[in-house]
Amino acid sequence: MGERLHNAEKTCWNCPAAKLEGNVDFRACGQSKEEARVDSDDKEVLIECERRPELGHFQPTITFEQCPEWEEGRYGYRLRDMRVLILGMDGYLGWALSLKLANLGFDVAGIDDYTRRKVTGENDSHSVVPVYPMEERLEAAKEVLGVDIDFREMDYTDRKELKSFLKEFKPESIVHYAEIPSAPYSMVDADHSIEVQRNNVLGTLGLLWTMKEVCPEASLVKLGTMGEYGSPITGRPLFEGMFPSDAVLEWEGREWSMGGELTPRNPPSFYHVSKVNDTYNVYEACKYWWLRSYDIMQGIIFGVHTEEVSLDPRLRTRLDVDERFGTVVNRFTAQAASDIPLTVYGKGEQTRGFIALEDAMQCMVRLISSPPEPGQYDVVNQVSGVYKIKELADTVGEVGIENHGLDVEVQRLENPRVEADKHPFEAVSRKLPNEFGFERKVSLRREIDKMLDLLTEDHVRERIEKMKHAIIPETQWSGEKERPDVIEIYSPGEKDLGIYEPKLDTGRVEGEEVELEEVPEKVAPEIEEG
Ligand code: USQ
Repeated sequence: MGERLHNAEKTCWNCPAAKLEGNVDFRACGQSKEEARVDSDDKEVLIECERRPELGHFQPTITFEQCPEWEEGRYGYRLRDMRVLILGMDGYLGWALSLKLANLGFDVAGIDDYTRRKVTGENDSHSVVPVYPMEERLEAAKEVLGVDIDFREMDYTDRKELKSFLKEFKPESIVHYAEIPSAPYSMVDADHSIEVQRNNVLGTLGLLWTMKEVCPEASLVKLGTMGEYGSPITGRPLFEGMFPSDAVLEWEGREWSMGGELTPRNPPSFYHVSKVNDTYNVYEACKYWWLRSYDIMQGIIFGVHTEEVSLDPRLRTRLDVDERFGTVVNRFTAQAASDIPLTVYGKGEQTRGFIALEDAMQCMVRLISSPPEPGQYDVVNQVSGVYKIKELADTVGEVGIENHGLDVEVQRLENPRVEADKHPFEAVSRKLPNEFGFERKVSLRREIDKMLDLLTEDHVRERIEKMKHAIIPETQWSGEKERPDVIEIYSPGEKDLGIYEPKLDTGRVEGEEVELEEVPEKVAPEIEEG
């Protein structure tokens, strides 16, 4: 490997196998590592390596490059056989990540209580790509990839069970994908709203207490959302969680530095509010107990391919396109595949950050491989492109018409949500490309094209047909259940995109897009979800 790996100079200080010892004042919230590292008798920081106990106590200065426990990998140095626990393994992201990590040589375990399979059934919907029962998924992973994944059916909010599994597996990293991920679902009625906040906010709080007790050295890789920030009408950039060091607040002729303060949040649903609450809980837990966490403000995921899930129909991850659990690109693509006019809400000038499934998984491996330091709470914006909703409809339409001979139309509906549908948008995503070596591999157009290959297969079209009743939104933010009126129907590309030009600031000049190698596809047979 010619180039120096991005995390080569990280040290034991970042390593979850290192247990802090010595005279560290763990109650000193906000204490910086420099202060803690002061080499005086009462503040010396020593560690003990769980993997190399023969070394005894020593100063945490060995780099990943020097340590035999860390080996070179495709996405940076990687702790050998690193134990990663995935909460929410059966979901859209959880399953794709499990396969990727296991395939790269991580020791992967996961839990899930199948909430997603159950709640999508509430409105008689289902994944339009067939998903196999977990047992068959695990067998296929063994057969196709030669990997053993340890799975337990378990509700992560059951702290007793969670604690006993954490004690048994001893995770070095915990990926938290076990939240209910839908804005519309959280707006259905009081019961749904409360359930989303209970599962997400209280579940995460319980997890933090359990980690403190059982595995405080493990890094928590926590899924938040770009939606936490909202879309400020002033056009203020969406920084990565905190204001940059040179940000200044000016008021009545006086000035204050805002550097390092959490940026304002303006969540557009009770689901997004749950993620904001998590932000504060995780932030505080890192401060009080020296837990370590990356809070990932993830853009809206699209796509259905990764190198691993595409290898065999049994390895496929789910794809929801109903009004509650389907996200916008996936919905538009399925609508195009089955002759439903694409459902643009309101003016369609809402702008959001997006990232393809495969790219998001690459980011996750990089974050897991480069853990934060004890006490470090850091935020990354995981986004690889910013688009207006109308622009997405145009792109899906153009790819559908040009490459697949589809007859695509767009329908503008009265917006069932309460959100600005015309606003400036500038997202900052500098850390992943510049500090973690992330490189975008998948373009929007290409993934839509590949999705259409799969979604226009007869057996998938049939599955879309069966859940077609759940495509047009009925969940209004007002609390009413009502299908919105159609404002107009038009052909893709016919409308201008409005005045605001969205911007993604990666801190670097974007090079040519690199496409993934073609992965062989197999046709999945029709099965019912287990
Ligand atoms: N939209 C349409 N038509 C549709 C569906 C959505 O115009 O048929 C619009 C919505 O009004 C919204 C935008 O598309 O302005 C995005 O909606 P979405 O349902 O794709 O995504 P959202 O509700 O924002 O939440 C989703 C996931 C959530 C994730 C979040 C990332 O459900 O888990 O956290 O995307 S982000 O929005 O960037 O925060």
